[in-house]
Amino acid sequence: MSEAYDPNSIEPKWRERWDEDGVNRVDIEGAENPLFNLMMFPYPSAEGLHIGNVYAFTGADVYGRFNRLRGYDVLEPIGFDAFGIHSENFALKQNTHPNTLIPKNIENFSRQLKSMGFMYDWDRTVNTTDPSYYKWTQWIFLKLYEAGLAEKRNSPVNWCPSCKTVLSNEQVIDGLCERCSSEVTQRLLDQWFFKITQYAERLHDNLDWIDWSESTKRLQRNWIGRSQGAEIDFAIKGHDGTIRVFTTRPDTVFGVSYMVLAPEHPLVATLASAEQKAAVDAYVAKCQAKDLVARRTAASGQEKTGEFLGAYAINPADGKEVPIWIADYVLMEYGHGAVMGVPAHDERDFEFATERGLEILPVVAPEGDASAVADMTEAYIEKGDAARLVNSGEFDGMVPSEAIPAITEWLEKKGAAEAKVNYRLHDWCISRQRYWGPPIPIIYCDDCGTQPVPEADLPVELPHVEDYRPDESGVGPLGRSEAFVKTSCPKCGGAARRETDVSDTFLDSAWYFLRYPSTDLDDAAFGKERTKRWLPVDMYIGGEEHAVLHLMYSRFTTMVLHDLGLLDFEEPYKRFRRHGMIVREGAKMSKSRGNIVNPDAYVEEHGADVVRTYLMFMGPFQEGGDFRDQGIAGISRFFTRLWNTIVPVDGLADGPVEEGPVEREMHATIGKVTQDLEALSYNTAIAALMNYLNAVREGGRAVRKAEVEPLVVMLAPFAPFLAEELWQRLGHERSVFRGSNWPDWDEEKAKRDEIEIAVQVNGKRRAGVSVARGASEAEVVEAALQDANCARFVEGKEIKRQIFVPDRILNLIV
Ligand code: ANZ
Ligand code: ZN
Repeated sequence: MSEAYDPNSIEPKWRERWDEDGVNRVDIEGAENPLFNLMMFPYPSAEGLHIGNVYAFTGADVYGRFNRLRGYDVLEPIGFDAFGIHSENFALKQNTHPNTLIPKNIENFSRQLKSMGFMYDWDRTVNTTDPSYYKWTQWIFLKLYEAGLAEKRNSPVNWCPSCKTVLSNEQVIDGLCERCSSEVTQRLLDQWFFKITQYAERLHDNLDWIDWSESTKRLQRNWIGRSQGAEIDFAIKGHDGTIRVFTTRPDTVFGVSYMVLAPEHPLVATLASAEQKAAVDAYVAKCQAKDLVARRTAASGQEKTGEFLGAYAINPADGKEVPIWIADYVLMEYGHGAVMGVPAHDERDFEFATERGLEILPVVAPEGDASAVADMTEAYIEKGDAARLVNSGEFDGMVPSEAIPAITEWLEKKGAAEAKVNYRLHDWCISRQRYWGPPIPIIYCDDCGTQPVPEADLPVELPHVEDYRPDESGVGPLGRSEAFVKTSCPKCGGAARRETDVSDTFLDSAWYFLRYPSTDLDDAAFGKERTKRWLPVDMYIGGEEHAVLHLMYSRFTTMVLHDLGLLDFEEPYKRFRRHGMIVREGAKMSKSRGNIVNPDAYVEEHGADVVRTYLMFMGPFQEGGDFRDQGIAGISRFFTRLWNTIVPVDGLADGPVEEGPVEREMHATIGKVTQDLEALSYNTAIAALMNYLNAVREGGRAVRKAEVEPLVVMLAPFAPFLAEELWQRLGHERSVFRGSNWPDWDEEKAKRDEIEIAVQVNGKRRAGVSVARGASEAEVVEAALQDANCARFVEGKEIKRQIFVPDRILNLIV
């Protein structure tokens, strides 16, 4: 009995050998053909590696190994995004200190990642909770602070009174706390912000040229939310101030019938009339109890509450007086927190006005349909050129696209307007009143005010605090450690206090890729020469759930460091590709369904190579696939066939690739697989390899060594252990991953060479069809039946017999 394919003996052996020989190490300082292949580093949860991680990492590893085989020096690192609220909440639940929990999780993750055979250089990992890493996270905070891009300000946040903590918008579901379902309120807290809004335009405009998955770019564009319009000033009757609004529809200014301010608008207190004051105060108080998410998402159709201020504004277009209201559908954080109410053309304004009997003045009408204007039952929003302005003085008859610039300019001349582009993006709130993060490196001195920690004093180490639970004080747990808080002022040396907030985990991951080439440097976050050699990242593969936060923050951070002269590129990732999502037997994987795939069990049963290759075969990598236990067996069979074709190698014939179909298939396969891997089209590449193996074994022919060698190399990105083993057995001493072993192909040889075959019906020649040399009987019959003349003699009859001589003749007996 010959030796069988046994992944359990092959895989541990090569894992060890690669480790010993440093096969996965790159020459960081001298690499001539550098290629930085990045994948999104995981958050090391206690549950261990999720199959979704394995899927993403395998796809990225295939790309990395493929390029390595093509001769690139591929840097493919991994790290652990181990700070943050996830870890902290889990630690709280388990009643284990994160200081004990996290290292254990990292250890378990490392073991699992190693078992998968990823091409990581384990001497170059990043752990965000390591002081040697977060020293530089703090340094980046200081760089932004010095540049005036970090600022502490009072800001409303979502607050859960029962969990006693600030919640992010994502943690508020229908106005309730995601964890305990208590009603969420608003609270004003001092928070540190990064002024990402100053970069909104660049973050938006660069999307036009960066090479990213289109869907990811679309998500970023929506998140940035660029809108073009105008700011218009409305004077206030009997009052010095003006109300500035932002509108995308200056063409509707003659249709304004009221104004609305956000309840938090600074003018509310001064403008409320004596009669309305009590009602206004009550309304403002009611709004403060509402969470921010409910307000931001107040959809049309929902009741629009509001209160009249008892004051009037003057429309700069026609001098008309309109009442001023407050309503919580207007948000203080967008535009100027004020809206000109145009109920005829804005749905929310329409609902608000209808409920209160406010005037509805149509000023844009569908062309030739005046009745739509006379009897309005809903807001008419048409902005296209099928509509014309009416009731708008000298602008009547213009289409909106002309009227928008014309009216803006006209108001500009009167000093009442300015063209303006607005962005929906908010500044990035980076402070957390929590424990598990890097302390923000700031010191407060009574005499000198806010002082940055001097660079030489970094890192500000996170002290071990036994009771790390958040509480209702709004001050983070670090505030309880007197030893931590009490310090001296770096400027005057007097008594001072440390900032007790830690920074957001998204700051840790906003720059981790810059650290990888420089993990061994402790005098710089990233070395100059190394950064030049390896960055920006050549390929970044990751999940689209990070499209807006992580990917936006890391672009912003890179732009800032670029502007400070610390980087010579402003976009961190040359290419970004999103991967798809996998489901199991058609259903979403979740803990509650109990259908999560545990990678360990599958690797133990089938080997990592089979699991990797199956994951990549399930469906198009960028779209995802369905994990089915049965499917795995198909890959195992493929590998067994391949193994049995090659082992023992003495059984292989010598000599060059046999001319004819095998040679043609070989060149065609190499061409296809090369292009497919470049495009991350992994499933089709694997299918091509399977086909090629069939072609090589066709009819039990004597397989030649030269025919299977390229197959082994092409399989190596998917099944590195198996490929390495076979490569060695084929007589190579050096690892298949050393040197450039990727096979070349000859486009000419890949071409199928065409010949003409005579087609007879009942022995009489009726047609000549052109087919590939070596075409099968079925292929020739199909071609024959497509020939009009031949078809005429066969039509309506049954083919009783067919006589076929390959490459010569086909005779159909009907
Ligand atoms: C008058 C108008 C007439 C408007 C019309 C729209 C249609 P985007 O596209 O999202 O930028 N708006 C301005 N500031 C607001 C705030 N703080 N809270 C809520 N709504 C606000 O939306 C811009 C439009 O949203 C602006 O244009 C304004 O309503 C409203 F036929 O002004 B518009
Ligand atoms: Zn001082």
